[in-house]
Amino acid sequence: MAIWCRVSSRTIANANHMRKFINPASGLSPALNRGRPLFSDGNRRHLDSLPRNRATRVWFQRFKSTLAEKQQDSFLSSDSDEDLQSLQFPGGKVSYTSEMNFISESSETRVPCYRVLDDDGELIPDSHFQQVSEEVAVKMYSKMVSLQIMDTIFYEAQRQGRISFYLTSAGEEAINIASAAALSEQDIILPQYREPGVLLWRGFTLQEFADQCFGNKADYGKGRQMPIHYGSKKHNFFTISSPIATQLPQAAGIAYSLKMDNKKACVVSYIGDGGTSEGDFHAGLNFAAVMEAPVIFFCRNNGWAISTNVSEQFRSDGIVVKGRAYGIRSIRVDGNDALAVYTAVSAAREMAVNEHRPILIEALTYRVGHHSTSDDSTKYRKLDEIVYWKNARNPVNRFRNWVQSNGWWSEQQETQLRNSVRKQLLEAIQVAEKAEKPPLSEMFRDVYDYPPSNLEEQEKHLRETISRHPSDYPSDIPV
Ligand SMILES: Cc1ncc(C[n+]2csc(CCOP(=O)(O)OP(=O)(O)O)c2C)c(N)n1
Ligand SMILES: [Mg+2]
Repeated sequence: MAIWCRVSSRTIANANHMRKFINPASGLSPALNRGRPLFSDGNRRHLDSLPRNRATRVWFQRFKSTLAEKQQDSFLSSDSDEDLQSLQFPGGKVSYTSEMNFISESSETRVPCYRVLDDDGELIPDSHFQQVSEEVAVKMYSKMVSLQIMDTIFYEAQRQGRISFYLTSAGEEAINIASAAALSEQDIILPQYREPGVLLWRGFTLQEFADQCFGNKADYGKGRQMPIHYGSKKHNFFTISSPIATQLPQAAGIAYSLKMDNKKACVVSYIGDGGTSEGDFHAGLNFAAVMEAPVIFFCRNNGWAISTNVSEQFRSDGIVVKGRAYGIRSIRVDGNDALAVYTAVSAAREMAVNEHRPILIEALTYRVGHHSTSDDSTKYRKLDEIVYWKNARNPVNRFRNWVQSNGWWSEQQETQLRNSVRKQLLEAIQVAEKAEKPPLSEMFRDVYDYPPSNLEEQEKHLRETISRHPSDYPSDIPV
């Protein structure tokens, strides 16, 4: 199957990027390796010779699907007796049955949840897991604590009216940090919004977090996004987008491009249980499966999508079972067990990168905090439930117990770490708060090369309104 794309005078500007997929001598695409001419007419033309002022059709060959080819072969070579009892159908043989059985809507038992540490952080005998060194374990634990402190202090800053919005990751620290620790820095992250720990792990500084939340001049988003919408090119972390699940089809496409470029890396896209009800979740999974793209879909099933409980969100056995429907290898893991998350993500990464396939991970966890500072979760869930997860199933305490039982952590280190992170963060907040804000004009820049007339008009209206009602607008934003 081939897909075609239109090259017009606008897209020809990307010819340099496209050129690397084309062998100029033959007009073939080496990366696309099927040996068919790139151009629909079969001429050995180079992109430079394409007319630049009118739309021109070119054909791109996509990567050969190994699975589809095997299925095609079995389809063509079937004539045995046994084959008469089955239907040769695209996708593989289907055996006939004279019994009418509807497939049950659920299996009798729920898919088990992989874990390594019990709730007290004791290693479960005979469990299979990937050992982590003292250095990595201590870094993991330290970053989990930093994330906790960051959440507490930014949350308080929002309550004091110093930032407009915040959203904590409380209860999901192990998912954040252990998944990040199992990846390579070349792996590309497409986050939902409750995964700032991945950035923290990769070295995004407390100052960078504070600058984004305060929307000052040092914020990479130039103050145009709500707090917590972090992004960092140098950390391979795509900017968070408010509409949920949009990142999944994008993740499939980026993973496919990594494969085309022969990169030993994968994409990791995070999503919440609520996000899986979006159409983009299904499009992303199906696209990745069919295109055999190296992407890990990491679903944090924390029980709630704002006030909607998972029992009202879907009737399937969670999310893990949806992988099979799309032909994706999947696992359910205890999201509050850092060692289990680390092991599952390490294994998923190996499979994604080496076998060019998507993997789905469903991590069972709990959102201990409110959905965001705009929510009061005690209005729709019981306090006992929150307290149980906060204390009895706390992922940070659980990992600490394991690290401590190895003799790698002490009470003194704990006190030192907490004091130091708290001090650094308070300083970062003071700096971020005092820093200049980006000028108003930045609100209208960076999307178009030349701003369209409607944006210019909006900017003009805004400036007129501010000059008529100056006291209604923040005085610290240069106009
Ligand atoms: C496309 C889209 N629909 C609805 C919303 C509103 N919204 C924001 S967060 C959220 C719930 C998401 O829940 P979940 O994916 O489980 O993530 P969690 O907050 O539990 O981490 C909703 C419905 C949105 N931002 N985007
Ligand atoms: Mg959720």
